[in-house]
Order: sequence, then structure tokens, then C-alpha cells
Amino acid sequence: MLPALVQPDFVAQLKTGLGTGAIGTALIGMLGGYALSGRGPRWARIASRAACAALILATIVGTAVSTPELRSTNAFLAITLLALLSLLAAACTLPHLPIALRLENTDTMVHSFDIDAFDVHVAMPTGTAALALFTATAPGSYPFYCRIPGHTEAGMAGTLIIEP
Ligand SMILES: [Cu+2]
Repeated sequence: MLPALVQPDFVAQLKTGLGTGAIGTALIGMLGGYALSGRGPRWARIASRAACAALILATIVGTAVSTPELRSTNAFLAITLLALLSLLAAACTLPHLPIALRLENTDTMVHSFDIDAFDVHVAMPTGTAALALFTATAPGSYPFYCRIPGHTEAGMAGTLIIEP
């Protein structure tokens, strides 16, 4: 997003309208995703919702004030655009949402699931399922392991990879 904003012809894009649709689409996706995520400061989510509402309103008003010959075509385009943007905003909530891992222990021994980076420490009693809930705050590689003495050394460890 940032490279699109710092292009030397950004002002020209705004004046001509060329390329602003792409910027607007990315903005609505990011802002909508953040607004719908239910995470982060309340004021920031309200500001994101307001910005999305303004962009959507601009689309509707732009359609309404277009010439009568183009109005039905523009209305179809506006509905298609709004549907796509809604889907994009919904998809953009995914990085903000918590991860839920169902951990089933079918072994005869007790185990655990631990990711220090996310402060995840879940006991895994034998013969039942446990739930690990956490939010991946940043992309990266995060080691996980079983904290029962000797288990990490026995190979109960791995790396959780969070991709951007
Ligand atoms: Cu173990």
C-alpha cells in the first residue's frame, strides 16, 4: 500500500482518477478488515468504519449523480464493486483474528503444547482434547514444544510458521 502512495505521479492519479480505484480498493480492504476484526483500540475501529462508510457512500453518490444513460450500468458496477469490497474486507479480518488449535491427546501419557512467544501453555491430559487460543501478532517462525520433562528432547517440538 505504501509504495502506491509514495509514487511520484500519485497527485496526477488523484486528479485524473486513474489508479485511485486500486488504491481505494486496498484502503477499503485494510480499513474494513481492521474495523470488522473487533480488535485494537475502539477509536481506531470507529475511525476505520467511518472511512469505509465514506468511501462506500462516495461510490453510491457517484453512481446516483451520473448521467441517466450511464446510471443503470454504473449501478450494476457499484453493486458488483461493493460486493467485492465486502468480501475483501471480510477476508482482511483473518490476520486480526485469534487462532484456535484443537489438541487431541490419544496417547497414554500427559503432554503439553507450549509457544513461549504467544504465552501459550496448554496442558494436554490423556484421552481428551484441549484448546489453544492465541493471536499471531506478527509473521515469523515460532518454536513450539512439549514442556513435560524429557519430551522436547524426545522430539516433541517444532516450528509454527506465520506467513504475512
Ligand atoms: Cu509430550
